Amino acid sequence: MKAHDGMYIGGEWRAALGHGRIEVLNPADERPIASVPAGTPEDVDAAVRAARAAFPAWAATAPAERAALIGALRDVLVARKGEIAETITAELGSPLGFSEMVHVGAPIAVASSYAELGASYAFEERIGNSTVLLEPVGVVGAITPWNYPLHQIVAKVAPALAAGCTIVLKPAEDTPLTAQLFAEAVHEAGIPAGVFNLVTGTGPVTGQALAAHEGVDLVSFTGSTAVGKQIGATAGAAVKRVALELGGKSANVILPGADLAKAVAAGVGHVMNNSGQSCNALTRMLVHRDEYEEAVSLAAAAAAKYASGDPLDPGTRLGPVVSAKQRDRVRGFITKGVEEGARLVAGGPEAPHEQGYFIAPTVFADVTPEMTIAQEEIFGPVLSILPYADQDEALAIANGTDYGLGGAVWAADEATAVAFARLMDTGQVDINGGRFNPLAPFGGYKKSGVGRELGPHGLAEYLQTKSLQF
Ligand code: TXE
Repeated sequence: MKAHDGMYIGGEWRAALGHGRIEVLNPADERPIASVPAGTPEDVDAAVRAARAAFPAWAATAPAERAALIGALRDVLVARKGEIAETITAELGSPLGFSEMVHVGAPIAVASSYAELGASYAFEERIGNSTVLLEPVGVVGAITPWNYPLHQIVAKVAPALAAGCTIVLKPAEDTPLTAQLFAEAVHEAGIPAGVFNLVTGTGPVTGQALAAHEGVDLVSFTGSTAVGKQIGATAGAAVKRVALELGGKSANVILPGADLAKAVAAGVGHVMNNSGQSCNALTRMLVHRDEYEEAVSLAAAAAAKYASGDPLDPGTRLGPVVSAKQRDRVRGFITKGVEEGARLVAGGPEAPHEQGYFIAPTVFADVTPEMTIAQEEIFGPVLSILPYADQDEALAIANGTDYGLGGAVWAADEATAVAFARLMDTGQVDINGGRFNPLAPFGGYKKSGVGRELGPHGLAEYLQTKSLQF
């Protein structure tokens, strides 16, 4: 594994301007794997300057040429898939098979989609006596979290590149090695110097300097609601565009008549995958009273199959959570669930292994809508199962949180499930086990965020409009 000692700025690896370092740990054994420089505001400034300098030429590059370079980037990601997956497993702890299939597979699909969309997108349209030009916003400051280290980067960088924007990326401090590999891939793909820049560092110093920099025209942030609010306020004060992809508390609504065994198994899998560290994780399972006890038994049995352990062992289905901080946070929520009277039917707060930041696959029954575990994002392998008496109550529970990011509905037929999904206050709903679509807009209602990622809607976030009347 390569560890760079610098920042990728203006098409080259440059020495960091400060001396601070961030140690990267393997969450499965708590051992250090590498360290990266902690960026200073001066590093951020150098990167923003490089991005500004590169902007006019990149914005003027033909969309088809930009799209071809995104295709070249996709090809490098495909060629280096194994190495990237191993790096993600080392710094995040996800089982290697999951890293290959989802952590690298999904961003490759997203990069492919923008290699096509970027070439076919209508950057100009005629409306009445006006020609409307869709122009790149300018320099993008991208701040990403650790939960999907490559996907979160590609979901911002690919559409920004397609739109003609230039970028400065500040990745999460827990998973900077994947971001460094991504910067290498950008270089190898032949994307011009300064179009993409990488500055590693902490949130409060490096991230804050990027969000507040006056040379940044748009801040795209994915992370916690608390930091999102802060970034939104900073951007608002500077009249700067902002996109926020924040937390979730998504409902998995199983309506009477649905295939219960299938719906429960899929729902448990959705929460356990990536150790529950998905912003759209289906953390609340809603089941009709008549089927409730059966669903609880099925869920407890399904959770028990999520064997935790060494992420490199092919038998492992559940890796650790990313850090000691996250482990303590998740344990705190589990303890709170017990204290507030929920019934623990699988897992619990005890560490399943001596080493590593592991949490046992945990399922709570008899959860009521006001409980902390039914309201707050836990970001761990923890499922809450709530009973409902009728569809009105199911809808009230589903919509009864501050969040609205993902969701799922299961019913005997698609029409019933779709009718229910239309009433949900959330940005995305999977019907009877719908699969990932890299072109479908992803983003939040309510406190889950502002703006959309992926597909044409994701591209539109990086554009501003000008109208010419003639
Ligand atoms: O997030 P932070 P954390 C949620 C999840 C998790 C909780 C805390 O519930 O348990 O957030 O995770 C950068 N100015 N999600 O502490 O701090 C930081 O360096 C500018 C949901 O890891 O929000 C990192 O790059 N930037 C989520 C990024 O913000 C700042 C994914 C996210 O870190 C900053 C991750 C500041 N003041 C966590 N402070 C999702 N929506 O998918 C931090 N950062």
